[in-house]
Amino acid sequence: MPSLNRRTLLAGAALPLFAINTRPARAADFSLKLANNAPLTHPQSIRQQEAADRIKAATNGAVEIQLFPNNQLGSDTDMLSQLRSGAIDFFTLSGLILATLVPAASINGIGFAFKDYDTVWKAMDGKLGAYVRSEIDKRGLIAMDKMWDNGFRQITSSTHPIRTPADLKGFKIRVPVSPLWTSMFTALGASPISINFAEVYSALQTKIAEGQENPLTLIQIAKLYEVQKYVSMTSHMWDGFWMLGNKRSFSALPADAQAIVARELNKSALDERADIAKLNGSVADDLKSKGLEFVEVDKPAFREALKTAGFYAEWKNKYGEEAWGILESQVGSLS
Ligand code: X2X
Repeated sequence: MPSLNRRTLLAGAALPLFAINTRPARAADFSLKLANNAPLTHPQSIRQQEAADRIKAATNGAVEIQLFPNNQLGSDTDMLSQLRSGAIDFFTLSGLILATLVPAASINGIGFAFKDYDTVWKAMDGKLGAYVRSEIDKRGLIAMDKMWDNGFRQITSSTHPIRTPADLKGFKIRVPVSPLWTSMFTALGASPISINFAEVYSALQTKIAEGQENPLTLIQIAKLYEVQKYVSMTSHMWDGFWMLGNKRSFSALPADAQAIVARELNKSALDERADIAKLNGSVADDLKSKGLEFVEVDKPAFREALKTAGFYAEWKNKYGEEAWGILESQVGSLS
């Protein structure tokens, strides 16, 4: 290891990235933090660690990204503040929760907008995603091109099975912290309670909330089946995560390192989508074997209830004609 004094460090800082790293291994030039709310075993955490490893290798150790999964750095709400201040450099967050800062970012969560994954990826890798990313950019954050899959969300309950919209009346359901979620379950007649994911298991266990809604894979990986009895297959919305970056941290990287970081994070997003698709093939059987009772529902009845409550008209008005027009161009007419 060559001895590094202040002079060589300063000289090093002025060199292009890869020139620096022809020297033997030493501390990274850029140490960055990536945080998420996903359990360690969730494909999100696994694929993010792989991206970090590839980034380190491809930059010869100059860019080191340390992963803090599973709410280690706090709740989603806390981590969003930390991302904005630069205490965290990268953070994966549901578009719906990001909407507390970037209102347009919840648009993919509009009830029953997407009929299947083909429609989701066409929209989010296409016009709708590009629109949301431009809105994120206006609020001082950056978003990588490829979203990460969370999934189509299903309602679970520990008290009674939800079969019809009427069963949701007064139902104490935990929803993530997001105006769209609260609005949607209020429109369905439920009593939504906003709680960050970090607190969900205990909120269900202590019956602060009777139920919650999440994709089957998350219900499985976060072991929510231990504290829930029924799952109703409403697929009421599709939810995914944006890989967000602090603009100052990202801009501070040399251009070649920026390109590597973006390339590898996007690659891992695609890997994670494939992992979830694979898990979707077996997750229902696994959850049944763990004692969760599956309930098939009449989805159009739930969509109709939202319509009657004025949900679509209200959100069209909130997002505005441009955004709503892009959404409908991808998914078809919603009114
Ligand atoms: O908080 C949730 O329910 C979760 C894990 O699905 C999100 O991040 C939106």
